Formats: sequence, C-alpha cells, structure tokens
Amino acid sequence: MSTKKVYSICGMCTVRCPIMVEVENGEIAFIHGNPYFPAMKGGVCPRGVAGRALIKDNERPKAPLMRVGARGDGQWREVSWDEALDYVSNKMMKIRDTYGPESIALSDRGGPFRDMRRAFLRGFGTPNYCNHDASCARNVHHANLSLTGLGRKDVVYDLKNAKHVVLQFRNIFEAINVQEVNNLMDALENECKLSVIDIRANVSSTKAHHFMMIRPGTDYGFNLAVINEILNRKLYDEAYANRFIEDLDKLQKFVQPYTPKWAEKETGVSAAKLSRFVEDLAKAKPSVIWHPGWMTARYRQSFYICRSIYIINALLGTFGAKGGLPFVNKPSDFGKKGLNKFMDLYPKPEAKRADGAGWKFPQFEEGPGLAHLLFKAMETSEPYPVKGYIAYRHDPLMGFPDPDRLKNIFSSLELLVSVTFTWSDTAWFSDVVLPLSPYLERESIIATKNGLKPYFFLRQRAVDPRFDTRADWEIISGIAKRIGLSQLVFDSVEDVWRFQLEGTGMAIEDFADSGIVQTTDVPRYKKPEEFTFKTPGGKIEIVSKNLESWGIESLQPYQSPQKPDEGEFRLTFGRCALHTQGHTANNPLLFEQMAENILWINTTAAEKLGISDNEIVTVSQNGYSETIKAKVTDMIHPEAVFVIHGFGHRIPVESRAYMKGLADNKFMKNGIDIYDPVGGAVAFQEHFVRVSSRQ
Ligand SMILES: Nc1nc2c(c(=O)[nH]1)N[C@H]1C(S)=C(S)[C@@H](COP(=O)(O)OP(=O)(O)OC[C@H]3O[C@@H](n4cnc5c(=O)[nH]c(N)nc54)[C@H](O)[C@@H]3O)O[C@H]1N2
Ligand SMILES: Nc1nc2c(c(=O)[nH]1)N[C@H]1C(S)=C(S)[C@@H](COP(=O)(O)OP(=O)(O)OC[C@H]3O[C@@H](n4cnc5c(=O)[nH]c(N)nc54)[C@H](O)[C@@H]3O)O[C@H]1N2
Ligand code: SF4
Ligand SMILES: [Mo]
Repeated sequence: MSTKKVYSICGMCTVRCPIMVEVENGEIAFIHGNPYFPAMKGGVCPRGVAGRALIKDNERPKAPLMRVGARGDGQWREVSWDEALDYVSNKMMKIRDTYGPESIALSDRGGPFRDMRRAFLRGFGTPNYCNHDASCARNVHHANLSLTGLGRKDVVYDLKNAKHVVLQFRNIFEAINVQEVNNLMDALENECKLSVIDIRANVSSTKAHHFMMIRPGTDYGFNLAVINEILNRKLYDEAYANRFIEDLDKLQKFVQPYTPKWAEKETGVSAAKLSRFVEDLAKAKPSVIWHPGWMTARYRQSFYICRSIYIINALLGTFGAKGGLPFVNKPSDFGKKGLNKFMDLYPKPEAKRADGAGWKFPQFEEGPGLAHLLFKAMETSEPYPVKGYIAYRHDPLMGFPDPDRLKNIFSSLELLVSVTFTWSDTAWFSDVVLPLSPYLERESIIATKNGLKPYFFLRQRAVDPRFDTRADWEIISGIAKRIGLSQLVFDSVEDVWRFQLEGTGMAIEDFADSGIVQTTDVPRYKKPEEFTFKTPGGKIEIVSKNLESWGIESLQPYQSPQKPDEGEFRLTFGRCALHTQGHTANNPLLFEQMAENILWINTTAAEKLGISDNEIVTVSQNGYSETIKAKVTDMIHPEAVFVIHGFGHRIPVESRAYMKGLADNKFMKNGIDIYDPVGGAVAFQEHFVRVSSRQ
C-alpha cells in the first residue's frame, strides 16, 4: 500500500483552510487540518470532509462542453480542450476587433489565487474584472476605508485573546471559518463574553451571554443608541480617543436623539437590556471585538451599520489592541520580499471600468468593482457594450438577485463562458463550460496570507483528476497561448511557481514539509502609536474627508425600515454548517445530511395565517411562487421569514438536488437596481414575500 501526506488548501468554501490530506493508493483516505496551524485543532468542518464526495461525484462537468441548443436548454456536446479553448479565444479576439478589448469582462470568487487571471485581463486590455463582493462584503470593506483608511482585511479578529465578542449579522458557529470557531471556543472557555444581535436565535446565540433579538433592518438605530450610551456615560477609552479619533464632538452631538429609550421602540430591544450589555462591553475594553460583519449585502443603509460598528470599536480602543482588532502584518514587516506578481507583467488598461467604479462612483473602490453594475452596463451598453463574459468560479444566476432579469441581460452576450467544478445555474446557461478540477485534484499559484504572522502558502494536488478537467493555471495558460500573451504561457506548475519565487529567497522545496513558508515564529502586535491610519488626516475620521469631498454624509441619520404588509414578510437568509452557498446542494455526502431548506416563520405570525409546523406553504412575490416546508418557531422575529441560501436547484443532471427547496434570489425582483448607494453592495433583504397556507 502506498500512502502519502499532501499539504494543501481546502476549497469547499472561500475560507480556504490549510489542510493535510492522507492519500492511500491514489485515493483520498482522510482530510485533516494542517497540523502546523494549531487553531485548526487537526480538524476541518463538515463541508471540508465532503471534499472526498466532491471528487467521487459523477454529476459534475467532466469534460469541456459546448452548447448545441438555445442558452439554458441543457443540450451539450463534449469537445476536446483544444476545440473549447480555440472557440473561446477566437470569439474573444473577434469581440475585441469589433468593440474593443474592454468589451470582455470576467467575474470571479475573489481570494488569494486570482493574480494570474487578473494579469490575463490586463494583457488582453480590459479593465473589467469584478469579484463576487458586491453580493457579500463590499459594504463592510468600504465602511472601514471611510473611517480608518484600512480595508476589511487590514485588521485581524484576535478572537483567541478577546474578552468580549459581539456578533451582529455574524453567525460564527454556523457560517464557519474553522480557526475562528476554535479561537472563539478557547476564548469562551477563558471567560470571554459573547453577545449576539440577530433577527433569530441561531447556534451562536445559544452560547451567548447577551442575546438581543432585533427587528430586521433596525440595527443602525440600535448601534447609534449604543454610541449614545458609551459617550454620554463616558464609557469609552478617553486617552485613545483623544489621541486617535477626530471629531468626537460631532459624533456626540449627532447621536443625542438616539437614546436607548428611543431605540427600544424602534428595535424591540429594551433600554435596560441595551444598557446592561453596553456596561459589560465597556468593562472588557480594549480586548473587544464587535464583529463588523461579513455577508453585509443586506440593506440600503448597511454601509452605515458597518461604519457604526467600526466607530464603536474605535471608541473602545480596539483598533491595534491584543484581543481586539490588531493590524495585519505583511511579509515586508519582517524584511521578507513578496512574491513576483503576474499583474506587474502588463500595464493597467486605459479604458474606464464599465461598472463606473472609481470614476462615475468615486466611493467604490476600483479593484474588484461591483458585478451588479457590470450587469447593468451589459443591459444598457452604457458606457459601452460588454459582449463577452467569463464567469470564473462564480455563479451570479444563484448569487445575485432576479435571475430572470440576469438571463435576459446575458442573452445579449456574444460569448458566455463558465469555469467551474460543479454544475451551476450560470454554467447551465453558458455557451461553453470549462471544467475546473476540484481543489483536491489541482494545484494553485502560491499565495500570501497577511496577519499577525504572515506566511506564503501553496495548494498542491493530492490526487490526479478523475475526469478531463484542468487546473486554473492550465486554463489561463491555454487561452493566453492562443491570444498571444506569451508571458502567461507555462508548461508546468513548477514553472509558474518558479516565476513567483524568483529573487524572493524562497524555493519550491521550502514548501515541501508543511505547505507553507512562515515569515516569523512570533505574532507581532503593532502598537497604535507605531501605526498611522490610512485616512487623509492619518487619524480615525468620524467625519470622513473623502466621503464629504464626494458629497456623501459621514453621519447619516437613521431611516426606519418599511414594515411588511399584513401576510407579508421581509425575506431574510443565511448559512448553515452543512452547506456552502449554492454549490454543495448536490454533493452526495452533504445532500444526505441536509437535502433542502425550510422556511422559518414566527409562531404568532403563522397562527394568524393558519400555518402549522412542517406544513408545505406557498411563498410568492410579483406573480412568482414556490412551495417549501414551514418551520414554525418563536425563535424568529415576526416581521421576517428566513431560509438557508443555496437551494432550489433546477438542473436535471443534478439528480439529488433537483427540485429540492427554494432559491431566495428568485424572490428579489429587480434586485440589481436595489443597492446601498454608499457601500455599493446589493441590498438583498429589501424584499418582501407573501406566505400562505395551501390548506
Ligand atoms: N457553513 C458555511 N460557512 C460559510 C459559508 C457557507 O456558505 N457555509 N460561506 C462563507 C461566506 S462567503 C460568508 S460571506 C460568510 C457569511 O457569514 P455570516 O455573515 O456570519 O453568515 P449569515 O448566515 O449569512 O448571516 C449571519 C446572521 O445574520 C442574521 N441576520 C439577517 N438579517 C439580519 C438583520 O437585519 N439584523 C441582524 N442583526 N442580523 C440579521 C442571520 O439570521 C444570520 O444568523 O460565511 C462563510 N462561511
Ligand atoms: N439571495 C442570496 N444571494 C446571495 C447570498 C445569500 O445568502 N442569498 N450569499 C452571498 C454570498 S455571502 C456570496 S459569497 C455569494 C457566493 O456566490 P458565488 O460567488 O457565486 O459562490 P459559490 O457558490 O461559492 O461559487 C461559485 C461557483 O464556483 C464554483 N467553483 C469552482 N471552483 C471552486 C473552488 O475552488 N471553490 C469554490 N468555493 N467554488 C468553486 C462552484 O462550483 C460554484 O458553481 O453569493 C451571495 N449571494
Ligand atoms: S471552513 Fe470548512 S469548507 Fe471552508 S475552507 Fe475551512 S474546512 Fe473547508
Ligand atoms: Mo460571502
């Protein structure tokens, strides 16, 4: 029997945990957490375990496919890689000749492995790269930029050393990042307090010292009352504030109307409860983490919710604090040279971005842009036509609102390509499907992880592909070769890695023992006084000079959310521990554990409608309806219904997931027009549905 251990990176979700894979006779025997990361505690989450089932799954694209019928008909012809790549490259060049290179766009799932495909877009001459973030964390990222000049990932959540953690729109124990879960568990055993503010009781709330069920959409009001309490009762860190925060007086004045008593009426959380919570919180400063949120693409005012959270963190002195939000370090902080970047091979294209990020909308960072605004540009041909689109590990027909409208928009494309390792709604609607090898069957480019202890890491292939699928670098190389971008053409992954490592002092062999190269053994906490905030004035800006210069308020008054009509509910959603987004519903192992989603509905609201627990109910909006099983519970606010996102698959080749459950994004008519104008992300929870009994 031959056995080996392969150090790699999980790809079942975007967290990308470090793993160690045991391979026996060419088969995956077991997946462990990489033992060089103590916070993995040797394990992975249920989805991480199901990586084996992903490989075994025969219901995924197994070879390059080209559509033979109309878009979405599901009639495919299996072709060779040469034929598929020739077709895609020729079509791209034809579109470039007719409309210019900026007429090609690509969107992906973001993350640390995208350098090569972004370089490819640059080489081709298009600025139109987007990631998925307009449907996820753009608001929270922009909020931090406006207050501290730092991005969302420029600070660490130092959960292990925290004394009080607040989760608002953040369900750590179900929307999982393994190291975060383990670190928080350790902290809770060490007398750290946990507070949860949610519209329903989730698994995280079962471990909470303070649980506050809040009326959906009123979080900003709640947070303003918390700031009011912190300032009026002088519970903040005065020395820190004097030194690092600008315009505290303006904040104090602004929050005066938002008293805890006022918030009680608006949010449903009693003033006494709010006060007790704030007292506890202040006692733990500065080792406090009020988590600013992750999936924050929910409301039109989500940017200001996130901004208020960062303000509270600042008042408690958590930026830069151990057990709070310390600043990330980069390899250069330890005198190490970074990787060579593929992006640096080509100049930035001159054309303006089709989504308007950075020019029409100066408040939206250019980098990953905003995909829904790209789709709107496709629809209107403004500022110019976008005729070719590559959905690269991205499923916008599942992950953006109103798939019918999106399909209409995509119908005007001359080329729609999907690169994916499972079927997806977008792949099913594409002209060409380029099958990516699942992560256990492919290697990726070397990537950097910034943090308290920055490191470089490598995803290695654990087993050979079962089918005719390829790794990212092979796919990009294949198109680059045909388009004439010779610097991106590589014959082996070792050549790719050598390009990245040349002149850095590191060699491929350095990754052999653990899959990583560390830059330091000891975590480094930069003190706030050795740090300059990246705002124009170098301080934490309550009144943001940038926002004001773009005519945007820094302190926006609270807007009370619309109340649903009788028989209607705000549609809310989230994650569960057993599935990832839309792409695991058909995974044999995870399907066995959880086959479909159900609709959470409040007991009193259900009684009024004559709905009982486990009954199949109808959910409808704008003439569209579907059925789903109801979970009648006291544990959700009466104004909301809730589903786990990612179900409602309608692709016949996925025999297990087919017709199971309901897709929330189909109940979000014209949702690409409804977004946060300051944070940029789609406002997924500004939609209402009618729920009725079928009896
Ligand atoms: N198991 C698993 N883990 C994952 C993922 C996955 O698909 N599966 N995906 C990863 C990704 S991409 C992301 S972005 C993260 C997401 O991580 P989270 O953002 O933490 O996850 P969600 O479950 O979307 O939402 C968190 C909570 O917000 C609550 N909520 C909804 N509306 C409101 C409201 O108006 N006010 C308040 N206070 N709370 C509200 C929901 O009830 C839910 O409990 O998870 C990551 N981890
Ligand atoms: N209505 C509604 N919409 C949502 C959400 C919601 O809760 N409700 N959640 C939002 C959130 S938080 C996010 S992040 C987006 C996610 O939406 P997407 O960014 O589209 O994410 P995924 O479903 O994770 O992956 C997209 C596709 O990439 C393929 N893929 C190929 N290789 C890989 C790989 O190595 N790893 C992974 N993970 N996928 C691969 C998958 O098979 C899948 O078909 O959707 C957002 N949209
Ligand atoms: S959280 Fe789970 S699925 Fe996501 S990368 Fe880690 S082990 Fe894999
Ligand atoms: Mo996300």
